[in-house]
Amino acid sequence: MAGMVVHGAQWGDEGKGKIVDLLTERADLIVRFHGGNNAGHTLVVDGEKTVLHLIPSGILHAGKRCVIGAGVVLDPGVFLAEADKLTAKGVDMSPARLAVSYRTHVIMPYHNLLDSAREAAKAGSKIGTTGRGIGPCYEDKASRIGIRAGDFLDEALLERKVAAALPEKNALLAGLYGLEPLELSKVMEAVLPLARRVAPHVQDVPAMIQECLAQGKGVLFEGAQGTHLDIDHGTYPFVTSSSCLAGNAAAGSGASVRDLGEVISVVKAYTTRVGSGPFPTELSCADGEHLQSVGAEFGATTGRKRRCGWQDMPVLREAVRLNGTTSLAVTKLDVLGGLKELKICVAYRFQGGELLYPPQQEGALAHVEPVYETLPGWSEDVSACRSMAELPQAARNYLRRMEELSGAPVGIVSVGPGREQTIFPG
Ligand code: 2SA
Ligand code: GDP
Ligand code: MG
Repeated sequence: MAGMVVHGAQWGDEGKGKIVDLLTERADLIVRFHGGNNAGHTLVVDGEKTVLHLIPSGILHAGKRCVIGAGVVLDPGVFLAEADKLTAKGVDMSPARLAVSYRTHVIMPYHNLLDSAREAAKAGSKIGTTGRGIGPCYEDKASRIGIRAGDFLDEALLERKVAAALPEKNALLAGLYGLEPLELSKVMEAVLPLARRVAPHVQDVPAMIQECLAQGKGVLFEGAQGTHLDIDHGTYPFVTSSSCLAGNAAAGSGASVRDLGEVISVVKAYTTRVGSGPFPTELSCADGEHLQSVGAEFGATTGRKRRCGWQDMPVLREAVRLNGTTSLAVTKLDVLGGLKELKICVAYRFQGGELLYPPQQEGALAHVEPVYETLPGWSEDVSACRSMAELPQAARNYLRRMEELSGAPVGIVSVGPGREQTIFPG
């Protein structure tokens, strides 16, 4: 069996965690390939909620191995706290089950400080980052001064690298942002105990992936954030600092592109966004409040209220085009229940014409006007439905319209947060 990529088609929080947990049944190895603990992936199994930030969402399936690829940025304290919490629940967190690539970059204390200081210093144009040090860590990776998980195996090297990085960090922290400079000894004191605990998990992830595939076993690549937060193709500069596209499942893990196989694009039945940036179908009326409150739309990492709006087809079409979607997993269909009418943005009006895809020019998405199609809603609670036949006709029509307008088939429909609240249209 080949690989399978599960990724977000919108601005994150589409329900990737639930879908990865569900599809882990078909895989042996689950691989996070980008992002860090800015992500919040929620799993609800037998009524119990687990929010994961770094550890792959397959971890609740005994016997399945979970790995963190080179494209991830890893905060060692968060990683260990998450692992400890799972251990306390009886989940096996041994290195045999949980690996980190030698090449995974590490979020250091100065990254968090710089992320927050930089956001605080911005006047009107904040990105609305999660403050987890994600951007500054990826900057160091690109500047070739990053600390990597493999460095945890050589403490002298680790100290030399931190010492080399610190002067520039302190120039920014103290010189530009008026914060206390960091002392090398204090940084090492904080990091070494964590490094020693992470070290046994450091393994050759590309080799693990190839061995797994060679044995005919499945590899599931778990994306974070979403297509329109992608550093290259998202709504720049209101994006995260990594590549969120399915294609990065290869580079971000060490698999080859030929290993990727199916691409499952997770999409909410409506749209949400957390943080700043353009959002053409955003609602500030009672329908938006319905989506926010019924959908319990709060950030799974920061607790921020998510902005809510109607389904946006140019956004989804571009996701299908950029990722090579083989099927859609439509989540939160239950949340639409009770709305009299549903709107789908089918195109944008822009500069006197109509666009089926977002305009390419930076910032232009803030100036498009959605062209809406209105569909009848349904009043029934669909959260107990387990087949397409049990869904109200209006819900089936809504899904069919999403397929027609996006050009991608719906392979999974989610009608509630629970693992079992799922329909496979077949
Ligand atoms: P960052 O911290 O540098 O990655 O922030 C840059 C932008 O990326 C957005 N971003 C996210 N958007 C949705 N969900 C994310 N994860 C959390 C969740 C968010 C939360 O699961 O709910 O709890 O606030 C996530 N992570 C990053 C971010 O809002 C910025 O717009
Ligand atoms: P992710 O970042 O893509 O994994 O998504 P998040 O976990 O941040 O946010 C999705 C939220 O929706 C979580 O609270 C999930 O438990 C919840 N969820 C997922 N699927 C459904 C669904 O079909 N219906 C409802 N009501 N909630 C869902
Ligand atoms: Mg999330």
